[in-house]
Amino acid sequence: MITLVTSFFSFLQVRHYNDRFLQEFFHPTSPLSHALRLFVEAVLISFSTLWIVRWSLRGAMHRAAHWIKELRLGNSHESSDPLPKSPLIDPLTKEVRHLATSFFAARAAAEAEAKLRQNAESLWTPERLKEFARSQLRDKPLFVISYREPYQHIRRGRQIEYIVPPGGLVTALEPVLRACGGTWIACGNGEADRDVVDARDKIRVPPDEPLYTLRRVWISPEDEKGHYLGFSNEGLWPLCHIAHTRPLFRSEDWELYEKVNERFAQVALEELEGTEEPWVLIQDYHFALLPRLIKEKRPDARIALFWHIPWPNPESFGICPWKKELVEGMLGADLVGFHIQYHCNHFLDTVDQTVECRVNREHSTVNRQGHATWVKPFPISVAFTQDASIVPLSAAPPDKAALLKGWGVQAQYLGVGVDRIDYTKGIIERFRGIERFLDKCPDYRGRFTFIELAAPSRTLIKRYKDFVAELDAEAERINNRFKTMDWRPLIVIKKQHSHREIEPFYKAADVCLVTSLHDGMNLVAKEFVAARGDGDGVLILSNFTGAARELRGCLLVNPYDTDEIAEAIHRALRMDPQERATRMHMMREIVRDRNIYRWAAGLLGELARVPIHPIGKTLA
Ligand code: ADQ
Repeated sequence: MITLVTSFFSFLQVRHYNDRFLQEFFHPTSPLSHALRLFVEAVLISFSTLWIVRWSLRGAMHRAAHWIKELRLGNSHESSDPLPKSPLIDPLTKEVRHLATSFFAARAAAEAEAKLRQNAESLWTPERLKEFARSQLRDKPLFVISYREPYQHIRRGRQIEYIVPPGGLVTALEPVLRACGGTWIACGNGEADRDVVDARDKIRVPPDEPLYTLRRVWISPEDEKGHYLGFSNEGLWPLCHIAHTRPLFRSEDWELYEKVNERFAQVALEELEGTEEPWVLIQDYHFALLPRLIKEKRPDARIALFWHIPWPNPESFGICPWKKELVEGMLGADLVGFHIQYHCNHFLDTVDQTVECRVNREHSTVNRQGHATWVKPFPISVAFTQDASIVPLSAAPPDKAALLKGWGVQAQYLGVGVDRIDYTKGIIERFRGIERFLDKCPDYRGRFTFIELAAPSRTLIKRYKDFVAELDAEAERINNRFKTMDWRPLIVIKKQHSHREIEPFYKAADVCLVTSLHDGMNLVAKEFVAARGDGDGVLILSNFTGAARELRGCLLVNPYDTDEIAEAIHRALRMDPQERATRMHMMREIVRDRNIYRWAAGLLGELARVPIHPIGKTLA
């Protein structure tokens, strides 16, 4: 501004001398004098403008150069001298910011790798997984097939934005796809998904840094009703979870389940064209028929199917009218993965009783029609890589009072639960356990509150709608029994939270309750442990989760035993701090070691090892 004013005055001064000079040589009204004056003014204005622009850009450029230098020297790019804000250089600053973020991520990864090599540790990191995946795949593209997609496009006003749906599956497979490239085939169900794909229904993702291809498959609402809501979630889901909800098998749903599997097989085969010995990772119970459909057409494909939910005993599975078709479909895979050995054993027993085959329990394989399927456990996990022994001094737990304040509640102790609203998660059993605890230990009334972060799920299915109503009624009944002016025992927040929103609850809780009636693994238990950098907090965990096989250090409960839940809460709240720290440390070591990168590496490594046989040829 000062420069602008100074240049304006200089301009007036020059103009004043100009006038005197012209008066001496020309008559002021002559046309020549007028033209000369205009010329001089134009030159002066151009020079001042150029000077002002140069001055302002120079300042911005100087600050930008200083900022980039700080970045190069390793000082934080969030320093007190931020990138200049000017519409003239906005596109440049945006790109530089992206560059800086990638630069810091790369440097952090390299430092972590160097540290690990130095300590000769065996921790799996994203970088190590990338290297490993590259060496196993030997430049072949990877094909991943899941019902849910890794990026969903939605509308916000007139803008199209994307979201990353939460869940272990995306966290697990993204680093592999990012490292090796390839194609992720999934159902496009974001409201703006169709607006962003090309003519072949493809889009390069991640949207900010495209590294692999997402191929979207479109499913009609009728097909989704029969395949996803019907056979998958009203049939297979309750069939595989022993949670006493009766599976519903309708032949029209089965037909649509077959139809959608065939549609995905057709898309997958299109995508595999031109790739020799492609690697295909199929995810979950929505696609039991897909391995065989692909294998029959592409015997050279290396196919793994990972089943994210439990596998029941053969008697329970035996009630399914299409058990043979399902098992035959799955046996098209070269590798079938479950979370734990117990589910693998159930699967082998089921196969043995359902189809003609040779089961080798020592090697955990099934031989049928000349094709061998390996059946192995791969316990899924979360992306936890920090050193579990280091407790950051600054990691003060978030303020409990602040978390409770919005609900008009004050409490000394906080419990937390995080679940999709699903009858398998034992949420009502948990509430009854809390009620029993308050009955048996009345001195905790007014002092202990439990917050349930409950994400609505499968709300179009009647059983799920009814379950929400049951949950609300039970919470209200219990609250009405105990509540006071400024306290109640249960707070139920029904919404999909982001992981960032959930984190403070994990960090502030004295106790986390996971009381599933049956669960393949349960990632919430591991997320709670990973969040507790302060080494505090107690995990109460159902016996009937896959996680219970790994997390020594938790308090195990039978979710059907209300008294046992009550006693576990009492024990957790009275536990000596040293015992809490020892138990949490033990669990953190386990989760850190068996993280999601180890899971992905285990699956890829095993798939690389299995010999590939076509279906229908006799084994040598
Ligand atoms: P889920 O049945 O969905 O997964 P879980 O393993 O607990 O169960 O994973 C749920 C994920 O959703 C977690 O990452 C959790 O943070 C998130 N989530 C839960 N409630 C939420 C909320 N209110 N808001 C936002 N996010 C929420 C299936 C199987 C499991 C298996 C996983 C992975 O049923 O047994 O562990 O797949 O294989």
